[in-house]
Amino acid sequence: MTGNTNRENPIAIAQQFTSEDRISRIQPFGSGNINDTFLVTLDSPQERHFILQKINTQVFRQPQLVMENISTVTQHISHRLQNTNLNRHWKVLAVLVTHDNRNYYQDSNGSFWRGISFIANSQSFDIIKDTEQAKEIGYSLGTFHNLISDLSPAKLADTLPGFHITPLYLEQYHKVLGKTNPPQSTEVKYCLDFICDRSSGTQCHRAPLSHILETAKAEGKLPLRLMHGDPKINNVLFDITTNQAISIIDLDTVKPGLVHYDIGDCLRSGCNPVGEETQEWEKIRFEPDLCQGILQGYLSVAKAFLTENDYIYIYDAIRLIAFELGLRFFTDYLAGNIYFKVKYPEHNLVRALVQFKLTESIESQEKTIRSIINDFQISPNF
Ligand code: ADP
Ligand code: GN1
Ligand code: MG
Repeated sequence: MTGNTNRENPIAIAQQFTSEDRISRIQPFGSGNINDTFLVTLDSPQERHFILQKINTQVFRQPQLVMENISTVTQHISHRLQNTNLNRHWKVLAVLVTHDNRNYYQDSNGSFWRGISFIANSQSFDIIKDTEQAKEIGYSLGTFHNLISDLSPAKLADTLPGFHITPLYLEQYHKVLGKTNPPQSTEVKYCLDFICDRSSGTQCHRAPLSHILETAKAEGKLPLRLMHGDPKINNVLFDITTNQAISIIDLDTVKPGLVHYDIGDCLRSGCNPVGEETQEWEKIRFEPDLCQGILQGYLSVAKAFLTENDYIYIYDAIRLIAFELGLRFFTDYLAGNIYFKVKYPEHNLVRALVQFKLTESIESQEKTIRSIINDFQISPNF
């Protein structure tokens, strides 16, 4: 647990979310980069669990609004599921309430905690296994988009202003860079050049990348919709018995945005077979077969609400979100690792390199990727 460890009493905190059962065990859980997640085991005849999370308020400045959004979305999905015929079991997170009926608990240090139902018999993966799993990941995002497609974006608050607005990350990067003096290592130099090459600026030679989606949004080519915000591979839960995706979790960033941020993020994460924590940079490759699998799964449920323009921007979204995440990691490295959790000081630098290598691989396969997208657009079977 981070921060004021000595004064937090996790058992007493967990007890806020359960009335009858005593807590028998609390253990750190999962490998998220933002919140502190624990698996709570209840002392009951059948081993029952729930998830306890300390919300990262350095990132989410208004945790009450985050919880309101999550409650609105999960209730909407639960309701939709009663009237929707999915061809499988689908689980939606349930927000647990405290004894005084709140959807969060604030401890005496001011930290915000929440309880969430545990999706039993499930697992998440940090690294994609194969095309079958890719189809499942795509299916899970498509199902999520489908289930929230009739919830108005106006119903949810913007809980993380600037999230996925690449030009703002670029501004932030320049601000931080202006105040720091990073070591001139090969890795740092590679990142500086990589960003420069893809930004507008005097010495930079490529067309600026960062504005593509924001410009399309401003011109009305891409509509404001609700998005998940963070559909990377380890935020999808798979049924341990059937290996099918059964839920998409980590709903902190559900808010108004573009579905392209989600499609781009899902593909940049799911098409990287060595995962985002690797240090073997020469092995990093965006895998077109996995891209085909993810899009197949996604479009099998989401085709109905995609417009012609939506297809046109999918390639740009994949390239942009990989670049953007590299930029976010590199900026955080320069800023002293204040946003993403790290295990060692260069961790965010290493992560940035992974995303930049992935961006290069995406760029070098532009034709192939565009043709996969195009085939789906014209195929009557999807
Ligand atoms: P973070 O925002 O830090 O990424 P997550 O909400 O994604 O936190 O949780 C971290 C990990 O914990 C997930 O990747 C998943 O493995 C596990 N997890 C979280 N919530 C649940 C849940 N309700 N049921 C089962 N596993 C969960
Ligand atoms: C964070 O919380 P987690 O680990 O699922 C981040 C995402 C990044 C991801 C990269 C709120 O996701 O935007 O893509 O790390 N979440 C937030 O691993 O910033
Ligand atoms: Mg997560």
